[in-house]
Amino acid sequence: MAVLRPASTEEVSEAVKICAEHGVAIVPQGGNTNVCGMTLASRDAVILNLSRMNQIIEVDREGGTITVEAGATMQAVQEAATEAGLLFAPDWGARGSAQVGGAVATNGGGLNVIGYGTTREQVMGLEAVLADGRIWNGMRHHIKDNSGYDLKQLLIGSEGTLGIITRLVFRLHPAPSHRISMMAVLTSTDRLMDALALARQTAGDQLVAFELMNGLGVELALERYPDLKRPFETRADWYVLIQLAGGPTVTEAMEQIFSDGFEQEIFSDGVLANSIAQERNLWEIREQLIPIQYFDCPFAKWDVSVPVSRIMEYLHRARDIASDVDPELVCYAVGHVGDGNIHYNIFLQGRSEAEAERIIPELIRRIDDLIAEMGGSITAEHGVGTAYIERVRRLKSGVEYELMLKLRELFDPNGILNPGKLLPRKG
Ligand code: 2HG
Ligand code: ZN
Repeated sequence: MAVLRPASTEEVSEAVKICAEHGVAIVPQGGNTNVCGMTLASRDAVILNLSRMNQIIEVDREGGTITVEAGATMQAVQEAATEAGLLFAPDWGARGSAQVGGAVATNGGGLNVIGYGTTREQVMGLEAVLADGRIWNGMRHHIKDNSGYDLKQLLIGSEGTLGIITRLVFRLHPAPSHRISMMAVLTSTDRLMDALALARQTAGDQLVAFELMNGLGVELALERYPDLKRPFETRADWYVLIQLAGGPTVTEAMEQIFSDGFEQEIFSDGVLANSIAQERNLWEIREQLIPIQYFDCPFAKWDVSVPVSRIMEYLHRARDIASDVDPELVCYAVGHVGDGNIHYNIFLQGRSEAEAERIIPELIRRIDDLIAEMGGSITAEHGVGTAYIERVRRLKSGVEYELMLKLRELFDPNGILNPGKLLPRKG
């Protein structure tokens, strides 16, 4: 119906009060980079866009915190922290447009969860406007507070259904003085866990990223973006991309991983990035695996989490299901295997819309069941939005689902905050 662009928490509160009075639905919107329909608005809703609330309010060097408005981009917050000699940890490809309010509202994961945890773990305090327009100021700058229920944890990951996050206090980490990455070919996919164990044992908490990339995606990225350089000649089905960050010892640790990996026949080829440009090239390849995955054909999508030791088992079993449904299907996997999360897409190249309508529900049902049987999640870091509502509902226990519905009822009895996202619309 309209796009509201408030410039302060008070304006958000005023806007919400007016909407509440008239029963108008509000869709909070940050950088619009989520991938499951979280900021889609129906005709009877207003979009409340937070991009004018983009101030970096304060960096507390001694306390290691940064206070910001929700509409600041991830990159702006990263840069402000870096300027103060500290690190704002959350990071992913959409850093230039994704906003921190959205990152918290969706509890985004990203490239370095293995090193620093999810966005949730970076939040020390927040402020939110509730469904009746009241402002809750939970802007705490201290780590410890056992004075009751930790309400901020409910708002984190609530996708705008329990309140609109307006300001945030984040924890910052010491900025690493050294950073180094390597990309390698696994001699066999069976050695994936050996590669992870080797990296963990050698680097300890200096291991900040451990990604798996598929060969099809890497070839397509190199073809489509001529500025990207092929890191080495070997073409393989799977590659790992590892990053260490910390003090000067990271270089030695990475060299150790590299040489031990060859000696133990875990890697058959690889490259250590020796310059910032080389390192950037490796990560550009990784980040481009996402835009190029949107082939012009129907597809089914998962954001899988399984116990990290079972990632390969998942990939084999999901592949078997896909081949059983239709041997021509293309499976595409990329992601943060170090923390047990893999983005998994199945493309129906050459299949008509009518065929897709038959194939996709079967794929979704069978692979969702596989993930549930393996004790995992079908949406590990992307959230629910509109895309996963029914699928999540089918897999959650009755108790858990009922508690979620009751919480929403408590925070937003009239169902005006982001209706139809995360949970079905009321009524
Ligand atoms: C990433 O890890 C994103 O690059 C993937 O989370 C997003 O699958 C997507 O569209
Ligand atoms: Zn991801």
